[in-house]
Amino acid sequence: KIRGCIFDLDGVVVDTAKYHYAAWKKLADELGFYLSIEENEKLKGVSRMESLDIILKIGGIENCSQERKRLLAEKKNMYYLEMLSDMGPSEILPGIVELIKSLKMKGCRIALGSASKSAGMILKRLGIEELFDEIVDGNDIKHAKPHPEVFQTAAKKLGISYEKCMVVEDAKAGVEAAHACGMCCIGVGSSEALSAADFHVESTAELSNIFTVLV
Ligand code: B16
Ligand code: MG
Repeated sequence: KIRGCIFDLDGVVVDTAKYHYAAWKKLADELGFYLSIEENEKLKGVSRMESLDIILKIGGIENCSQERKRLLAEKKNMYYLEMLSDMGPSEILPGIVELIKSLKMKGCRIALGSASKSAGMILKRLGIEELFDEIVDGNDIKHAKPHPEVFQTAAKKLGISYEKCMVVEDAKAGVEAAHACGMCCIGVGSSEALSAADFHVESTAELSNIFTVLV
């Protein structure tokens, strides 16, 4: 039986994945190339600086100094935060609040496991910080997904062994991170990149069907 559930943030709890894409795309436009939705899949769940490295590679931009990289990453984050400024509770993904409440009623402990440095701010803004027993985000970890550190830290904070934790993810890097520490993973979304997940749903609204048999 599953005793702990670790939710990714962007693309699972809240619909911010579209803003990450829009902000990277704006940066790519300025750098003079097009960032497609397919290529954007590679950025999901990946840290800001590693995402930038992938972007620069896609655009064929070489010999970028550390200082320029820092400025470009800052710029993308500025665009991203600007795009978030109108975000409200309507962007919490379908069924998530109800699902977390029902899992808690059944004795399951809940953590957030996100690569984002803005995770705490986003949860506060949406008024759902209190739903999580523990929060681990991009400020707490050294190694980004697909390294399992974010989920390992979350499980340790919850006090639950890895094999009794379920991860919910929308990104290939996240599914790999969960598997790297022996956790099961539900992939959410239509992407082919999620084929490695142990369970798969198209939308967060369907998650409760899977948990019925697991918790
Ligand atoms: P930030 P998650 C990830 O969040 C996003 O999927 C990824 O696109 C982003 O680059 C990363 O957070 C870092 O975010 O720039 O806000 O620190 O999906 O792990 O919740
Ligand atoms: Mg995600």
